[in-house]
Amino acid sequence: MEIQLWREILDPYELAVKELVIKFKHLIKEHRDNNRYSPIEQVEGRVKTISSILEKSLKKGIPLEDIEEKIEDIAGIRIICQFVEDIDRVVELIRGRGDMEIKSEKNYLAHSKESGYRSYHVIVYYQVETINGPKKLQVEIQIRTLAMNFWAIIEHSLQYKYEKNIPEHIRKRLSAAADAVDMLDNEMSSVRSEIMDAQNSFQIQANIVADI
Ligand code: 0O2
Repeated sequence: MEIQLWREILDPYELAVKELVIKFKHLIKEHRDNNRYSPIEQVEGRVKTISSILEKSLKKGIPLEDIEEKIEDIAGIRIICQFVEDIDRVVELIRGRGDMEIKSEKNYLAHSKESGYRSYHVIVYYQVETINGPKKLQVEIQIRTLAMNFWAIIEHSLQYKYEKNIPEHIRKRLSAAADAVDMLDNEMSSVRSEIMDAQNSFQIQANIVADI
């Protein structure tokens, strides 16, 4: 496929990612402006590279004309939370929105992947306006804690380094690290209310200083 054709396909996805990052960042601001704890700590987004789309379509035997329908993560948003409990709150926020419609959900929290990967994935339909009119796209939203994100980033770079064939001894260490992440998230949950109180009073003070 010509590069110009790829651009035409991927441009609306870039717009969707930009819009959604702005919207989720604004949610953080709204919570903070109202002195409310934000279940969202950080937001990032990316559009899958052409080579990564081609690799996935080859791996899954998806014909090029079907990629927009069958590859659900061409547009990807990652929402990072402080605590495991926040993940449910973010899913509820998404469910309640009028600008996105949930297509499917994958819960890798209750059942982590074989690698040890934990995260909550939501595929949504999201509409953007293009010069050719409105276009409804699929976007994958990954929701995970800071600790889960740390693990996933390291594991992803090792997958890249070993071309998806991570040696067994490293895989075992990653699995042990995944258990440690789970334990850390549970420990942090047990002091969640204390941490939230401390952060709220810190935020109120920061707002007072900003108002002076
Ligand atoms: P990218 O863009 O490099 O992140 P499949 O790829 O077939 O396993 P599927 O059916 O497309 O999965 O959906 P799934 O399971 O929701 O996975 C999609 C994305 O979740 C992946 O995108 C990763 O970002 C993330 N992910 C899933 N499993 C793992 C894992 O074991 N480790 C890490 N670090 N991330 C994972 P891609 O396609 O890998 O591409």
